[in-house]
Amino acid sequence: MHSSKRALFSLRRTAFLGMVLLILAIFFTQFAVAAEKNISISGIKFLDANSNGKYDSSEQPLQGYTIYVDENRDSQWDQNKEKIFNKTDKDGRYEFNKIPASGILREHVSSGDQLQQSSPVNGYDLANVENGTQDLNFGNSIPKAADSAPNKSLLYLIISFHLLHNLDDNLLLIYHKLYMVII
Ligand SMILES: [Ca+2]
Ligand SMILES: [Ca+2]
Repeated sequence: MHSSKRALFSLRRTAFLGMVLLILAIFFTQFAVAAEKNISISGIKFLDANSNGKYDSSEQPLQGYTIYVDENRDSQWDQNKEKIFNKTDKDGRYEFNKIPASGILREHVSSGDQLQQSSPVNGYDLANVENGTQDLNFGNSIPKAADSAPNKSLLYLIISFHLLHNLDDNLLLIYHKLYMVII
């Protein structure tokens, strides 16, 4: 009997300690959530004409592009679960107010986009960004292929004209060489 009382006491003491630990765990979890840093940030998206990675005053701002927080850091915009995003306005500007300082800030570049991101290469890690930062800029450049697309179209036009009017076939060789240079 004596030993069973002792066992019961021990059980109660263990249960009591367990409760205390649980309450402490809940308290600290709440505290950690409350302490998560929120930041307000902004920037501009622009055509980096001279490809130096910086926004120069003469460069063109780009409107209507999406800037989003890549919360799971997989370099993709998971639109069904990553809901922190914004579009650039007519001055190329975007801003976010009081968002959690976690994840990577990126721009969304779709496959059909004529522009590609040139800077920053890996986005902005929000854990390292100061609250109030206003120059989280995204520079874009025109891909080489897109750059030469108008030239290609012009060449197709010239060749079509040639075939239509039955011009000197030697010219076709010149066209072919030109084509190889452009491609
Ligand atoms: Ca520039
Ligand atoms: Ca993602």
